Amino acid sequence: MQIFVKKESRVFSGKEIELRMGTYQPISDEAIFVTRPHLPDMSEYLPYLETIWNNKHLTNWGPLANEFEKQLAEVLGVKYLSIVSNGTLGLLIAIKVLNLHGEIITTPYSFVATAHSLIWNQLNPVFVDVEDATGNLNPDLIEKAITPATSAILPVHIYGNPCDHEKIQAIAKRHNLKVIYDAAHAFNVRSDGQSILDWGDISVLSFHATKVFSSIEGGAIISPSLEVKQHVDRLKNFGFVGEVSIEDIGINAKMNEFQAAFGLMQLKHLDELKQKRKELFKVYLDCLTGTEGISFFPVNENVDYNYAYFPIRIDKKVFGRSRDYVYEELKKVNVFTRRYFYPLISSLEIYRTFESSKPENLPVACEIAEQVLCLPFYPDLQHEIAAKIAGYIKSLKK
Ligand code: T4K
Repeated sequence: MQIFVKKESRVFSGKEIELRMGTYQPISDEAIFVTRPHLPDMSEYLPYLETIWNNKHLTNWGPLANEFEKQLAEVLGVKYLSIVSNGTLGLLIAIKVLNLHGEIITTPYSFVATAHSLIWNQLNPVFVDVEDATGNLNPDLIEKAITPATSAILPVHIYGNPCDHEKIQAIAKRHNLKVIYDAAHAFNVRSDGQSILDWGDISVLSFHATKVFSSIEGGAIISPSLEVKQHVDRLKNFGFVGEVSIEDIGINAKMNEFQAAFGLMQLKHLDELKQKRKELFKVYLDCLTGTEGISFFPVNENVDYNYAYFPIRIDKKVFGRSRDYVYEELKKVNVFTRRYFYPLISSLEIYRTFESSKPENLPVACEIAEQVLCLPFYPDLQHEIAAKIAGYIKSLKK
């Protein structure tokens, strides 16, 4: 198969000038996306469906949801975990449960759900720049952004790479602030052998289909105590306590039985899938390390990483080509990478007017958002294809 790239042209002085046309050999006949969910043989899901059919219990604390919640807490090594229907609702509830007010310090370098969850809670995001090494919220810049209106810090473990928790916690303690971790990418990440999901006052995971671990849509809230977990559980079910008593302005964030069944099925494959991700990670690293103008976000040695994403940074000044050029060229050979997280949240029309959104306040985040490209990365991606993608990227260097 060959892909025909339609001619690109520009009009100069009223005349159409052809810039380029041609055919490209695709890296694979099938389109290669940034991710693909791992689907085991369908026969593994069918017994769960049978159970659901027999039970006629589709949602609302069904047996599979209860089992999934229990198994997840065990696997992740946390005590108080509540499953929810998606990570965004998880964030909304986690923020609500902490009863925050005013301003929340957060990162502009994330998926929009991070900042949106604050606005949905009538809170004002205050964007603080990120670290160059990791893309995570820079703890050294947090204190400057604290005002009497600040009530919490909302950092994100971007790509699953842990934030500098010690520094963040020390600041929170000094200023009496809460810490909510958006741990959407940090499924089963450990630091010095301990789950990072216990950090701060509350953490939220996402199990979206594009995530390292998936229940189709889904997520979980990790609470610091039984009392907080019970509050979370009320909030995810409209605020109900028993049949007729409603104690909170809750919402509906319950996970249904089909999602829980999918999650239970996936839990059985955790080790095998992590191993595959680890091997694929090494393929990309081996192929790309040493390419001038391409760098990575290093993960600390004390971290047991989940290999959630494979982001590279392309420095146009050294590589000779911009990240966007590489992104477009890869499309021509049937490879669809993603520019997670571009545009920066703070640069979106809806957030641009915030005082903290000024680009001069966020130089590192602005640069990273222009440089990062997330390469196709999922357990079933063949090593040969990954190596070809890496080789193709290298061939684009000027
Ligand atoms: N906080 C952070 C830091 C997050 O990254 C996210 C979600 C959240 C909070 C909120 O959690 P959730 O409410 O989503 O649980 C995706 C996801 O929708 C989103 O969950 C994720 N972050 C974000 C980083 O990425 P898109 O717009 O990139 O997804 P989409 O549909 O373009 O998918 C990307 C590629 O994946 C496709 O080109 C093909 C492949 N794909 C996707 C789906 C959905 C499949 O092969 N099968 C599928 O079913 O947002």
